[in-house]
Amino acid sequence: MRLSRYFLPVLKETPAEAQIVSHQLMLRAGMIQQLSAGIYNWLPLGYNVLRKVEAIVHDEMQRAGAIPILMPTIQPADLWRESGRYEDYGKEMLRIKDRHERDMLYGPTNEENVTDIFRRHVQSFKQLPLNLYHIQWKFRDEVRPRFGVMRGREFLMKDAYSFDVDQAAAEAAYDNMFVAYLKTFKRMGLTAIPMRAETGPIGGNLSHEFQILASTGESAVYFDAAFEDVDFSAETFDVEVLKSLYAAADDKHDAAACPVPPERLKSGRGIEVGHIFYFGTKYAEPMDAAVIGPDGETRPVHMGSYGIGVSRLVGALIEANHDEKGIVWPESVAPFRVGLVDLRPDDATAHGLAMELYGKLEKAGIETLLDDREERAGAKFATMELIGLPWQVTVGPRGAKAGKVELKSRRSGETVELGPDALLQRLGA
Ligand code: P5A
Repeated sequence: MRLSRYFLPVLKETPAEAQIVSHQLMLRAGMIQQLSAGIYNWLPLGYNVLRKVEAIVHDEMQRAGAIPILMPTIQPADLWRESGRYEDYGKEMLRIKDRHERDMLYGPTNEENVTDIFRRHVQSFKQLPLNLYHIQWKFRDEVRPRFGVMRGREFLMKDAYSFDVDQAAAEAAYDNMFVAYLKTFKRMGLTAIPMRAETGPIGGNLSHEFQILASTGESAVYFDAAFEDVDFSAETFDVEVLKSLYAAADDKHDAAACPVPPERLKSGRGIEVGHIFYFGTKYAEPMDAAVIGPDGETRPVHMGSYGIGVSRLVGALIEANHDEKGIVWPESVAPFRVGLVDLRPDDATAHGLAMELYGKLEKAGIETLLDDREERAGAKFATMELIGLPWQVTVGPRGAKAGKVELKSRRSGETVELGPDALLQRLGA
């Protein structure tokens, strides 16, 4: 992509309304723009990262055996009357009337919707286990939308729903998602600690939230120091061991009843990027979602639901990856892998070399943002630092004449001078 033809409305000043660094940087880097409280436009750079995060979530869900579908954002209130949640959900639910005066709502979650799909098509235990998921916009009329995309009113969620014949099978499905979550966050370079959690309006009594430690996190979290010895980069995880370690956010933590001795209890703040639930037959019973078991008896299906805050993750990733100059993207979610600075588009040699490299990188499938604008060098470097692409390549007149370009790692700050062929090799082109 050529920056001169891209849409990257960076801001020079830090907007006063943004309190936390990820929100400030998302606005400054031209990733998002607020349309209304807690409702955002995703501009090209932000949308690019959102799609990268989404792609990792899709991939890990499907590796774990979940099947993608797409349910709508707007749902009929009658479905929620069946489960009893239409009245329970309160003011967080955005209620709408259609032209026929029928009660509709903008979905805050899809348990009822997916249970309805299930009951119309599944009758036998032989069709189980089943896990259906989608990535879809949700609306929750939060009392205090804040911190940009971290607590929005409209936000993108991945929600998966498991269906099993009994509690034991449903708990195995829960553990399977538990591991898929650790892998998903690991691929984004994040360590999320699983913590026992309250179930709130979703229901049930088995639930874990996945919290990323960050000083700007919304909840205070407490956890066993043993978590610091867990190898989150492992290929496999022992879910029983992880579940047995104490970890809880403030709403569930009780200092008096905490089993961890004070010297081993760590505390900090966390960003909840995922939340999983096993709620048994809470929806299946009132909504008549039943299957015939191996014994010929009909029984309500056991369900769980599994959420990931896809849009919140973009903010959380920046909280975990930034410095005083801007964002430092992990390679797996970077909007472009390489930022190529054509320092002097008016210098034939330098410009020619920059264009040649750009062509070769693109051809090799390496996403590259070429800064071909007529701008001061300082402004170009500042933009590159701000948007945080993992690799910066600078092509200037002096180097170009000697057949050299500069490669810089955004994360380490290390720079090397290389010839064009060595550079392409280093970048895997
Ligand atoms: C699980 C999937 C549920 O809604 N039903 C379907 C269950 N869980 S949850 O914990 O309420 O939400 C799941 C994840 O969505 C993110 N999230 C938000 N992100 C941005 N702004 C919000 N207002 C918001 N509310 C929830 C969180 O990451 C949460 O873990």
